[in-house]
Amino acid sequence: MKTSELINQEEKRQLEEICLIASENHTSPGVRQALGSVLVNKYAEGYPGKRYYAGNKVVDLIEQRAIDLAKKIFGADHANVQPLSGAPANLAVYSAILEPGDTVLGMDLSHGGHLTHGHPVTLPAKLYKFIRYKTTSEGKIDYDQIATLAKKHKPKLILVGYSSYSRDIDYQRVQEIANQVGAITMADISHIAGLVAAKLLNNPVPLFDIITSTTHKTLRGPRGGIIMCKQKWAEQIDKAVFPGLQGGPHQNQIAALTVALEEAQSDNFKTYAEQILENSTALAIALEARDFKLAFNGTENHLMLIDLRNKNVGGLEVQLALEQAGIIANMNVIPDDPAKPTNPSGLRLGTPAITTRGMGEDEVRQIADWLEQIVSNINNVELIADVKKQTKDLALSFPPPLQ
Ligand code: DSN
Repeated sequence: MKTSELINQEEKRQLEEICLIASENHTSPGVRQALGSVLVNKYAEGYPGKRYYAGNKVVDLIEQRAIDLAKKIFGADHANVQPLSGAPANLAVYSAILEPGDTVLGMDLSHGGHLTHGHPVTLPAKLYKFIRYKTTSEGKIDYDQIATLAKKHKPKLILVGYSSYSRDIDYQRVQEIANQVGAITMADISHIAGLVAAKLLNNPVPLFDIITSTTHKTLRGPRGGIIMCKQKWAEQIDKAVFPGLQGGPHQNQIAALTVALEEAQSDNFKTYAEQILENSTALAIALEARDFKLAFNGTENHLMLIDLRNKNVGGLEVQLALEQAGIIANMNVIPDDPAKPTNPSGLRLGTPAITTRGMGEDEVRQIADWLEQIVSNINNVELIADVKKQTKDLALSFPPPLQ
């Protein structure tokens, strides 16, 4: 089969299925056009006005536009738009400001943290000493524990920002703790960048030293990364990205980010971001009404983490059964999960992609019904096939996103 046919198959799959992966979205034709443009042909090591190759007159204008838009939208002193994605962005920050052996205070993975925040299987965990904080039994970040651990371990860096934590963050409190021990502050806003851009969640950018983000989640841009920082860190960060870690930046990706940032300034994007949160709240309410337990006691952002233990099914079984039914979600660990990560006790859901497709609270309640039916009848092949037909009908009743 030709690759083009496989791409068509994937397009069909995305149209026929319901995507509840909290970190995925559907990009606009403008973003995809920029990604597939002739910018893919160009080498541009360096930064606007300081390149190692000729022929970058236009590329410079595009990259500078991305930088200016990011600074304006988030209120940053400085932005680097070259990281190829979130993991390289985080690694670039660590290498810019830390020496091997330095201590970092970051969130425990099972409480919502991220692999790149020092999980033992990653390179940063081999280079730096990561100390873990957690959430309280009420499901909020344990800021008192951060303060205690900060005093005890004197970290060089305090890190916030999560991939399954469903609450907003008190950046002011974290900054105060960091000030007391002389730590640098870093927030990874990959999941929530679009909601921060729309001014619906707290913005760490004016407060914190360094902010990283991917650009393809709620921000609805191309797969990529961005680092924003106070001016005092700008030179170190830029050098760490290039030549420290990367070679030629992907200028087609940077152009696509520029388009996404232009879109993020629009009233339509603000309405979109508001609807993400309305759908998320509606989904959480509908799930709780169906006796689903939510980790972190609910949600204030675009995602929620179901604790499946009262349903006597594992995250893997549910993920697989939902996929059979045309609903795409991912298994996830819950705080201090007693089960293995290969079949954890949680299921993570998010509303950015279905909201892009135009789905609202009625559809969200319908989806909660299907989740309940499938989780209660995990081995019922006929029921799952019946739901599959219904999810396909629902998905296809919405036009292709952002055409
Ligand atoms: N894989 C992304 C997520 O799903 O949260 C983060 O790296």
